[in-house]
Amino acid sequence: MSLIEELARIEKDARGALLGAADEAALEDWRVAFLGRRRGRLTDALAALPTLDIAERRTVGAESNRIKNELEAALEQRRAEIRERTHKSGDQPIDVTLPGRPLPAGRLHPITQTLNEILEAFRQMGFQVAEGPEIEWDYYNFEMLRIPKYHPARDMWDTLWMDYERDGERPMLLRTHTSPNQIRIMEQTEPPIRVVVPGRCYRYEATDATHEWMMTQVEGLAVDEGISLAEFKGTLYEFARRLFGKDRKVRFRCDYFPFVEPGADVSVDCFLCDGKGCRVCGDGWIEIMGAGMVHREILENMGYDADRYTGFAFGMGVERVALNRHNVEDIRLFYQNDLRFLRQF
Ligand code: FA5
Repeated sequence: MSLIEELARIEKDARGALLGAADEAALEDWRVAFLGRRRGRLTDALAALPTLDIAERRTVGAESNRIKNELEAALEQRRAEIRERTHKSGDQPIDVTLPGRPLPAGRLHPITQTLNEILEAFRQMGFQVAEGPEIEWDYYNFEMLRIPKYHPARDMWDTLWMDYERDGERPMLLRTHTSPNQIRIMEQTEPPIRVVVPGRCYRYEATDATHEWMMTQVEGLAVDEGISLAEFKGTLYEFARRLFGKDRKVRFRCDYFPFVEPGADVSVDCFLCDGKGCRVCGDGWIEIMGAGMVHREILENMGYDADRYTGFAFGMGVERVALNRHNVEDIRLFYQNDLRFLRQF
């Protein structure tokens, strides 16, 4: 057998044996047997090289180099295959000293954080927290709040009606505000009442920097003997001081809501322009709530003695409070779910 033929046989044997090597130890045995520098079969075969003439030496030398390089490459490939397989089949011992994979810590959404701060401020002032349904009856959302059918006051709220009919009418809607809870609470309780009711509200309206079609409100209701406009203003000033600090300005302005008399809207000076007027606020003020003294007729409808009991109510926009507290320039950012924004809170 010529040396070239001998090399071809070694290559064939080596490739066959490599397929049978199933772990690291077998691979090492294989390497020593075929490629080992001292007693490997390739080295042994080349011992006859000096007996060949120059031209043959060149050919055999080149061929043996090719075989050596290719077998080394095949060895590495086989090693990778074996490693991957043992890794997948799990027969690798588990190293219990390795550090665990870290779980990214989540956090509360900025609106939830602001809502919690608002509720805490009122809790500290003696208010309880209650909740009511997001899908509401026309009866509670409008009717009992002195907004009868076909009354123009309904136009103050752009309403999303549920696709449900009764007697040819649609009596169900996504609540436009949390005020129906005033009625729900008064139906079930006797004064004294001090309660705040948080919840999502929905309006069919175009969005802009201070308007979303879904927003969170906190309704407040206090009914007791001797509650006057002074308690009403004092409570809301104290709330603003706790949430925004003592330097922010608060503005009360007359406003109309059919269920209060007198009615007001409450604003704080804009965080962005310090009350000068800008594209976010318009006139330097950001309205955070509608409010007022509970209408006498509503107290009477609830069976309360309206000569004895009076009260105030407010409906606050939580996103508006969050805008002001965190200097956010567009309310829509809160619900775009961009983690780069949300992680800042
Ligand atoms: C009301 O919803 C009345 N229920 C408030 C009220 C309660 C008055 C009790 C009297 C007594 P209004 O539509 O103005 O009122 O909304 C109240 C607050 O919710 C606003 O001041 C604002 O802060 C917030 N708000 C209203 N619409 C939106 C909107 N589209 N996006 C974000 N916030 C809003």
